[in-house]
Parts: sequence; structure tokens; C-alpha cells
Amino acid sequence: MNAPDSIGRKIVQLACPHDCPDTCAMDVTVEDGVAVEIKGGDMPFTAGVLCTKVAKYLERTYSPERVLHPLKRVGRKGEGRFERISWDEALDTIAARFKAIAAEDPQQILPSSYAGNMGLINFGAMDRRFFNRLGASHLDRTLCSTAGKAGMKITLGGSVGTNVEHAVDAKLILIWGSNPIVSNLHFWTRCQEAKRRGAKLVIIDPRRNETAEKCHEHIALLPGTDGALALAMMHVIIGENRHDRDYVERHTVGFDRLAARVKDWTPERAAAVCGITPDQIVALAREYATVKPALIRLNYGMQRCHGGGMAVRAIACLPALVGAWRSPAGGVVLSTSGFYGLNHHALERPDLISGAPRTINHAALGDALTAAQPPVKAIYVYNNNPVAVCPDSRKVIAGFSREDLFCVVHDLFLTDTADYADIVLPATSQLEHHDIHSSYGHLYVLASQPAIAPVGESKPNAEVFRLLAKRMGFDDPCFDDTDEDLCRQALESSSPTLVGIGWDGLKAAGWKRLTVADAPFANGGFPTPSGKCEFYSEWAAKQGLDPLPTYVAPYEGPTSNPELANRYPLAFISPPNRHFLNSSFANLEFARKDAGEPTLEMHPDDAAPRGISDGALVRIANDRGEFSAVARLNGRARRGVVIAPSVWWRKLSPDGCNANEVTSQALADLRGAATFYDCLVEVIAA
Ligand SMILES: Nc1nc2c(c(=O)[nH]1)N[C@H]1C(S)=C(S)[C@@H](COP(=O)(O)OP(=O)(O)OC[C@H]3O[C@@H](n4cnc5c(=O)[nH]c(N)nc54)[C@H](O)[C@@H]3O)O[C@H]1N2
Ligand SMILES: Nc1nc2c(c(=O)[nH]1)N[C@H]1C(S)=C(S)[C@@H](COP(=O)(O)OP(=O)(O)OC[C@H]3O[C@@H](n4cnc5c(=O)[nH]c(N)nc54)[C@H](O)[C@@H]3O)O[C@H]1N2
Ligand code: SF4
Ligand SMILES: [Mo]
Repeated sequence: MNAPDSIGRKIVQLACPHDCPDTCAMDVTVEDGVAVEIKGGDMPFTAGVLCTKVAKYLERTYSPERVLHPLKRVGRKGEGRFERISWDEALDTIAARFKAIAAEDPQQILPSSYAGNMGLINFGAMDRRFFNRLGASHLDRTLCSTAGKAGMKITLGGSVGTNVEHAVDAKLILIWGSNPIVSNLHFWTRCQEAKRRGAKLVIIDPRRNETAEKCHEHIALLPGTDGALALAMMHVIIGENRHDRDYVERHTVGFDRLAARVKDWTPERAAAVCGITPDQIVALAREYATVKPALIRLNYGMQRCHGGGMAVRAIACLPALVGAWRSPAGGVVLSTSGFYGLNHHALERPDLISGAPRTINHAALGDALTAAQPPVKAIYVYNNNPVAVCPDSRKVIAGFSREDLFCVVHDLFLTDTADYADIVLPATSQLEHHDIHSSYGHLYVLASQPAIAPVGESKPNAEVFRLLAKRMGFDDPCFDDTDEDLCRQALESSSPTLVGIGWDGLKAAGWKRLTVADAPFANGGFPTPSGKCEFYSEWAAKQGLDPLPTYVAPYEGPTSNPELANRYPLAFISPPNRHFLNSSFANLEFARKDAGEPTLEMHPDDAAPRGISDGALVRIANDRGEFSAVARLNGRARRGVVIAPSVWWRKLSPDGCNANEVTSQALADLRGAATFYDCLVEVIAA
């Protein structure tokens, strides 16, 4: 932080708290206690640039829609009618209800939090301590990334991979299940520089998304079929003897078994599964094996389906097969979070748990709230808008509508979920609290400092749990730690990547880079049990999983469920809207203006026989539910796939519903992950 000048002006260094791989540094200018300007910070990955939505973060911070003080419900559940109460009344009410329910069985209390704020302190620290000590049900946070993370862990040993700061030197970049112009902007700027230096950009995505328009080639496969494509690429590479024998021999395990596995995966077979041509697969495989350095940027978009974990696992085998890890610009990255080694144990204190509370899967929250035994009697929602973002809305809403469910929502805004709350608590924005940030898209640690006083009576997450812990009588001294104590503890770690990074130095500098070698796996050294890239995984075999990469078809598709596919012939995906961040921003005037209205992108050949023209209102339906959107025949959808950019707030949508009305609670092949993009629908002209 700069010292205030004579007119009381200072610049404060923050980190963007949103769930985005870029975790930008932000400089906020404050005059007389009011934030007047926000800009990208000087952290090298950010390089002074924020995305368009966060460039308007001050409008979010000072939005007239902010919740300014605690509220209690006066209307029916879902109605969203509240009356102002004091913090004391709010906290006393919550503590009294929690004590009564915990006296029966504390597992009847469930936290529901996800990634509204990615700062380590506000994401998971005092809250985890509180619920651990309470003995509440454990929430398995599977909404986004667990399948892909598991695929990476089995193959490479963790969420590690290429530092995309080197992408400018790549000669071939495969952008796979990712839309970086929308969701990884600062990687995209590196791709553009690589393109200027002669690199070829290939995107693999069912949707001709904003990024595809700017790539040299677009492979528009069917959703959920990436595993088959990767297996066939390996079939071609090994069959044509194009693999890097030396790298494979020295730094991988199980090549012979992998070769046997991919033998049947001919380009013809995979092409039929993926809905593309065999020639596309052969050309891609040859190019990938010969152009160096080759980088694969995976994002989570391609693992939101039944076979999502195994698809990531298969793709993660490719760089070792061709020796792409030899160069700093080669390899693959899904997430860099595994490089950090921060002290989550100190933050979360799992040792405070007594007994063995059950685990509830976030991706099946609807089922949990309507059918779990013992029932969930209280839910505490923060950093999360489950009524809008969890799959199978009708079940989720049936759960939140239960009169006997005590519901607390801590948020900056009266979200779809807040409408079901008994108590609403006002949350601070990033300008109003301390935090420390890691990233899943680069290698920097950032300090985020408060720039202004809390707006209204809002409080940060950790502060609310400190106050609740007092009222619950939790006397462990860890409940007295301040936010800065927590920031300090996060860095108390023996991780070699964090050497020389302490809280005070970080605060003064704003950001520091982890110590990670360029081309970290050029000579192997993967964090797997064998230290090699594991084509064959003994560990997976022991877990009862297929030890080799394999293809797992979508639950909802013509081969796995022909009867369903007959009734609901269109594959439905609902990837991020450029102007929102999940459901965040979707209530703000400026973002809604940019986003327009809820749309459904269709191919003209799917629209015509249904009597649907561009701009027509359509209903998107399956056995789980239905919602409405405006049809857009805008060239983005391939045949057989319809797309609803998301996540809109239900109550601000024309028919009070959003895309999750039709998505399912089925779980992916690995780590119980959500399968938002494994979904068949029919589209009907409204
Ligand atoms: N502006 C904006 N940025 C965001 C978000 C947002 O909502 N808005 N969300 C944030 C979050 S939570 C995350 S997890 C990250 C990453 O979020 P992701 O979900 O990875 O989102 P995208 O980068 O948009 O990439 C999704 C792409 O995957 C494609 N896709 C869908 N199914 C498949 C498939 O089966 N195979 C393949 N190959 N492609 C498929 C979609 O068409 C889309 O173009 O982005 C973050 N950044
Ligand atoms: N159909 C469909 N559904 C999806 C997806 C999809 O692609 N399609 N994507 C999925 C993915 S990848 C993800 S990650 C999830 C995201 O789901 P969530 O993590 O729930 O993300 P958001 O919808 O942005 O909601 C976060 C909420 O946290 C609040 N918040 C922000 N900061 C704070 C804070 O400091 N304290 C408190 N108490 N609250 C705060 C925000 O105001 C916001 O209301 O959604 C999933 N749902
Ligand atoms: S949402 Fe992503 S790109 Fe935008 S400012 Fe935040 S970290 Fe940067
Ligand atoms: Mo996500």
C-alpha cells in the first residue's frame, strides 16, 4: 500500500477473488475512504489488464443492490421478503438453532460453500474450523473440477503442468475444452503472441466459441467424447512410431500396456464416437507428434460429463508420449494449484473433527436436501448460489423450500438462494477484507488488502465464523486468529516452492512468484508414486479403477441410452457466459446489458425441422424440467448440440428458470464430480 498523499489518495494492492484461472493483481485507488479507480496490477501475468467485468468491479462494490445489514425472513420460503435485524439477533438466532440441532445430531447441519471468493481465508479457513469443531456434515465440493483433478493426479501425480507464461514460445497450441477469451484471458494474450510468432492454434470444442473464431482450426466434437479422441491420437502416434522413445523409456510407466490399450482405438472408431472425420484425427495426431514445442491447455469444460476424469487422464498421457515436456513451452496444464503447497491443514484444522461425520456431495445437493437420512435440518450458504448453480433445480428448490430447513445465506446480494433464507447476512467485497491468493492458472501468490471500510454492516466470512464460534462456546484458541494471522499460517509450509515467501514480505510486495523450474518435467520427476508419468497406474488399480486410460461414454447419449436419445435427441451444454462469472455479476445492470438475454444456440439443421427461426422463443426440456430461451442460429452450435451460455439467475430470467432445470445430478467417473454437460434435451418452439 502506498502512503496516502496530501489529498488523502492512496493505491492499495488487491487480488481478484473470482473463480478464474488468471487470479489478477488489482490496484485500487482510494480517495478519502472511497474507491475511485480500479486497474490491473503490475504482476507479470496480469500485466496491467483486467477483464471487462472486473474492470467494473467498483460498480459491483458500490451497487445499490448490496445487502447492507442482516435480515430475517417474513414471507414464505422463496418469496424473498425480509425485515432488517441486528447482527446480535442474527447471530443469536443462528447459534440457538445450531445448538438445538447439534444436540440431536450435528450432522444435520450442512455448510454449502464454493468459489464465490477464492481467497484462502474467505474460501476455506475459519469456516472449516467452525464446521469441523461442530461435527457438521462434510461437504464434498464437486461442482467444478474434481474429475479432472483426479485424472491429472493419477497420470501426473497432481494439479501440476506447464507454466503458460511460456506459451509464447509454443509452435502448436491445442485449446481443449476451454474458451480462454472468456475464461482465461491472460493466457489468450500469450496465445496471440505465439500466433504472431508463427504458432498454430487448434481448438477442440463442440461450440464455435469466441476463441474458436480466432484459431486456425476448430475440431467440433460431440460433448463428452474427448477421451475417445485422445485414445485415437495415441493409436496413430504409436502406430506410426512417432512417439519419443527416449522420453517414454526414461520417464513413463506402462508404455506397452498403453500401446495394447489404444490398438483398437482406430481413427475410424473414434471418429464415429466423436462425430468428426478420421482424417481430422490422423492430421491432429501427426501434427501433435511432430511440431515442437506443443502445448495443451485443458480447461474444466471438457470434464463435466460421465467420462470426464478418464478423458483428462487420456489427454494427460499425450505430452509424455511425444516428449513435449522437454521444453518449457510444451506439456499440458489443467491447473497449477498443485505447485503451491500452502498450509491448508493449519487453515482448516481437520484435527478439530471428532467422530466421523458423513459426507454430502455438492453435485447431488437436491437429493441430499430431499432424501438424506438423517435429514439436513440446517444449511449455511456462503460463497455459493446453489439454487442457481447446482444441477437438477427442481430437486434443489424442493429442498430449499422445506419449511423445516433452517437456512442461512451470507452473500453480497439477494441471490436466488437468499430468497429461501431464514437469515441473510451481508458479506464484504474484496475491497473490504484481507486475503491471500493462490491461482490455478499461473505461479504467483498474491496478498489482497482492504482498500475501504466495509460497506453497510457487511462482514467477511472469517469474522462471522469467529463470532459464531464464541456464541457456540468453542474455546479453542484457533477461533481467535485474525484474518492476518490466517494469512501468515497459510504460508507456514515446508514446500520448496514457497521458500522466501512470508506474509509481511508478500504484503509489502503485493505478489511473489513460486520457485518452480522452467520445464519442470523435462527429466521426469513427476509427483506420482513412481516419479514418472503413469500411463499405467498401480494406484488406480488398487482403487478398483481402470489402471489405463479408457473411454467412458456419456450417460445420456445414443449408445448408452438409446431410448432416452430417441425422446431427447439433442446434447445440451451450458458453458460460461462471457459477461458473468458463474452466477456472479448476472444481477448487475452493466453485465446484463452486455449479456442480453438467455439464449440457446442451435444449428440451422436442428432448428428448421422444429420450425424454429433465429430470435424465436424456445423451450428446452427433458424429464427433469424445462426452461425458456431465445434461439440463436449464430453459427456457434454444431449439429446435434445446443448451447445455453450460463449461469443466469432464475428470478431474473423470463420464465423464472435457468439451464440447471434440465441438468442432472449423475456423477462423473472419478471423484464424484458434477456432470453439467452430460445432458440430453428436446427443443420446442414456444
Ligand atoms: N467470463 C467467465 N469466466 C469464467 C467463468 C465464467 O462463468 N465466466 N467461470 C470460471 C470457472 S468456475 C471455471 S471452472 C473456469 C473454466 O471454466 P470452463 O467451464 O472450462 O469454461 P470455458 O473456458 O468457457 O470452457 C468451456 C468450453 O468447453 C466446451 N465444452 C463443453 N463440453 C465439452 C466437451 O465435452 N469437450 C470439449 N472438448 N469441450 C467442451 C464449451 O463449449 C466451452 O467452450 O472459468 C472461469 N472463468
Ligand atoms: N448449468 C451450469 N451450471 C454450472 C456451471 C456451468 O457451466 N453450467 N458451472 C459450474 C461451476 S464450474 C462452478 S465453479 C459453480 C460455481 O458456483 P458458485 O461457486 O456458487 O459461484 P457463483 O454462482 O458465482 O456464486 C458465488 C456466490 O458467492 C458470493 N460471494 C462472493 N464473494 C463472497 C464472500 O466473500 N463471502 C460470501 N459469503 N459470499 C461471497 C457471490 O456474490 C455469489 O452469489 O457453478 C457450476 N454450475
Ligand atoms: S475474473 Fe479473471 S480475468 Fe477477470 S480480473 Fe478476475 S482474475 Fe482477472
Ligand atoms: Mo468452476
